[in-house]
Amino acid sequence: MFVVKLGGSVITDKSKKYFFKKEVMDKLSIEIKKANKDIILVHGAGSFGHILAKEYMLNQGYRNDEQLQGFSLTHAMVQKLNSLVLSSLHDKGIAAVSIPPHVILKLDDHKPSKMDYNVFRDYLDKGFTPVTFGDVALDKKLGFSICSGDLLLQMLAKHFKPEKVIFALDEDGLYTSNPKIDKNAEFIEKSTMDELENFTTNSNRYADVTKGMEGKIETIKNIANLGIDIVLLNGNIDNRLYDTLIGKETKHTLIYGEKK
Ligand code: IP8
Repeated sequence: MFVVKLGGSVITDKSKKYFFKKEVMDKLSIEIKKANKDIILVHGAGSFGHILAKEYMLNQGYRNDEQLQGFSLTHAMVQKLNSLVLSSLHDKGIAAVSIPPHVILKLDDHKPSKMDYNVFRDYLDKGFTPVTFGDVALDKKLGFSICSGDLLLQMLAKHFKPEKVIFALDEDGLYTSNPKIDKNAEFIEKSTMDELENFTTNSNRYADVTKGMEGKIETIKNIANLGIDIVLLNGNIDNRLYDTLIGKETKHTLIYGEKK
């Protein structure tokens, strides 16, 4: 079983509000169908969620009543993106079912405090593909906050112990330093978490490609600590996801889970 995250920057254009990249999503749907594996899909919010969430400062929790409208609007828009993702999956013959996180989980100061995993298990057992996504959520301490797709990924990885956690990004994977500013940057094909930490100490920053990747490192570390392998791949390029799912060699970064 795999847990796969389709990054918000792959399925939407992050610079254009509510811009869904249908062609990329359709291509990924075909690859997922072709691979024929048990998968829990998670997708990011991209330009359907982040712009509104920032506008209403939702991640800071409740401050004023105006945010209630912002919470509802943000949820409606990420749900809309989820419908577009689902339509694409359905068109390619995948029995995808939407699982909106805000109804099955509760946060407490940004951290998970309650989650109904059974709903994922039950759908998987019946042959469905559960699809969840970065969303707004109720938060015990803050009133409400944001539940990112990365947090869902960590929770699902911890509970289901998948064979691999896969990130489909708009980059090929990780480099020893930022290839956009360092011509000596080398692509990392395989790495342990310790080796990855070394790049940090050597270059005084985590191995990364862009600013966006920096936040990913924490998620990668948490998943690797569970003993689960993580793959970062380019979701825009044909068959990188398919080849990874079926275990065929392709360009991607593999981070080994820590064996204890
Ligand atoms: O795109 C963020 O989820 P992410 C969710 O996975 C919202 O970081 C509502 C902005």
